[in-house]
Amino acid sequence: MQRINAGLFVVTAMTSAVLVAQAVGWVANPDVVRKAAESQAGFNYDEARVPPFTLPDPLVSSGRVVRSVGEWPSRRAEILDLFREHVYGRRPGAPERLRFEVVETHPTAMSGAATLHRVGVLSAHQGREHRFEVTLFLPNARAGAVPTFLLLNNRPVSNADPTRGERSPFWPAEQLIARGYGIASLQVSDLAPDAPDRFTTGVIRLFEGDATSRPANAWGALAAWSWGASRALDYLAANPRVDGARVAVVGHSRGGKAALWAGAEDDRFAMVVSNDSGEGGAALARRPYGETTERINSAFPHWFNANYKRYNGREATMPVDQHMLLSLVAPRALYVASADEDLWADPRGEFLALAHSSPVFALWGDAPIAPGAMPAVDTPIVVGRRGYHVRTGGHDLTPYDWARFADLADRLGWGK
Ligand code: GTR
Repeated sequence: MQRINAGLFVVTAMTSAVLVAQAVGWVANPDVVRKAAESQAGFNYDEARVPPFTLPDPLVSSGRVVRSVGEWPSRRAEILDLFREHVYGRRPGAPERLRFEVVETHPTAMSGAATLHRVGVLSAHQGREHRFEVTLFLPNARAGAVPTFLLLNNRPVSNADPTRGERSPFWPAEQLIARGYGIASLQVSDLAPDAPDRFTTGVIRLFEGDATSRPANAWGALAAWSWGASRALDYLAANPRVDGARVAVVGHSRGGKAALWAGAEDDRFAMVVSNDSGEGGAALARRPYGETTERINSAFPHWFNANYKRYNGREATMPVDQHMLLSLVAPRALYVASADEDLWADPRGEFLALAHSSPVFALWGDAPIAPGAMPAVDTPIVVGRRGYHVRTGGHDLTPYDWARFADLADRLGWGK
């Protein structure tokens, strides 16, 4: 068990020299805190009211301690199963038949800088069918198989406009292309509509038909979106111009929760990026700050499975916490991003979850990210294969965030 100090300055033995130099430390702007507390009465925004809490140890299973890379897979499988059972639900594997249908290929998109591929991903299962689309731009200036970022788009589809008539900063495709990366997008609502009364009408119906009674561990919308990420990866890996061994899955907010779950369920994703994912994403559930388990389960009952509702107000009884979800990404690359004014998502809780995934990444020799070393605003850190920043501004996915994700990829040797 790891005992976490409630205060801002946690004393730790794990501090790395590199981090100390940068560790000016983020503290929420008091005006932003006051406004959040006023507009969301009943939710805690006071660090002094965060009590000490105890996190389950990602490396300890029934009293046995994982000490080596070789011992990790069985513990990993155990943690993954706990998240399936208690949080996101059990998603199926690939459908009986999967095929890709070219909708459009445009070799001189973006004034010649990129090739556009629009592809339908068609699944057939037990006589039922489902279809969604992937939009992909690949840089013409880079030869061979290209590392690619896949966004799970939870905003209107125009944010990933294939015509580039709309150039949304949420999906700055030109910027990624200029840096030599591919950039793809899928629309999460095509997999499962984001509504409690309709979320089963997409891929869940493909597997379950019109079944009305569903088990308490049945997959919810986040798992359905993550399933779509895996099918999109099936396509990307089959495209010879995409480096299928270097695909990053990216998501913002609810899409960030789904991206983390996609990375947990499908270890073909070589990088996992969580942007402002908050509760049920990167933020520690045991830290009562901003959104709570109870609130997310009542506002968005379709995102998680039914078992998760048992933990409303009882986070301490959960067999997992979100640092263990982040641990499941090891030894692959992981980026967690927060925003300074996005207190609902609990930036410190997101950072602490990343810090407490350190013992798992240390199995591969990565230096720790110390819980007391949260960096100052706009001071990104990269430690081994993990990156983090808290950006100026509010709840959003911006060109600044994307640039930092690409920086991590560059550091890992994915660049042109
Ligand atoms: C909020 C929700 C968050 C986050 C956000 C979003 O209303 O409480 O957990 O997912 O929506 O997706 O923008």
